[in-house]
Amino acid sequence: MGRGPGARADWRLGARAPCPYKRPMTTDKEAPMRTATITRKTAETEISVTVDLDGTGAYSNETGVGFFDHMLDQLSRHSLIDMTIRARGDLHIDDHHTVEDTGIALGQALVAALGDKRGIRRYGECALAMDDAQVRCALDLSGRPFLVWGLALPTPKIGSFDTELVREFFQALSTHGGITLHVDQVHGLNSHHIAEAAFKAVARALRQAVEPDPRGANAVPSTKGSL
Ligand SMILES: [Mn+2]
Repeated sequence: MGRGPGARADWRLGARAPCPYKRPMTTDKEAPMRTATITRKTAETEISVTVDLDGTGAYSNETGVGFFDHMLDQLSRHSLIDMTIRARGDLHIDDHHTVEDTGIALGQALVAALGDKRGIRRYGECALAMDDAQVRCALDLSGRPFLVWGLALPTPKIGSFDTELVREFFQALSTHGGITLHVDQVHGLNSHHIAEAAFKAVARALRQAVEPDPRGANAVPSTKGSL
């Protein structure tokens, strides 16, 4: 056969033909629910987080910090991970503990919902544009926390929200979610836009990473055999 489109079509058909040796030896057992609820109480905060990795991006987030709720809503909506978050923190001091501890609890909830990470894509990436801002995210659900942070928010506040807390949140999420998380600002003039683009970029990357990989044969996507 020649090298025209027909040949390529044949090759692709061949590659996709069922291979009995690669089929996992499974029963008809249903896939486990990828949901988790974490509750976390300290002298500073009391937080509950529920996630469903196979959701539709339905959310209900109430932390007492308006801008942060807006960002958590973006994280859910654009990752398609359903999230219900309730936080009661020591806001009379500032928003720091509430934001950081929500990141901790959300990271723990993701770990619990992911289980042994069988069959997921593991990696995700997104370059997200929002008006003047462009933020890039590349992440790996590696089990190895590492944050590479390249945002330079031009103002110290977004409304009453301390912009430095954006990094604090993602640091906590990376550490407690076992996520290698790179977030870089390519462009940006407005702090609200840059922060929101960051949350949306991470959301889109997370969506890819937690999704089932149809060619992944329900295996742990690592040559080590565990993540
Ligand atoms: Mn906004």
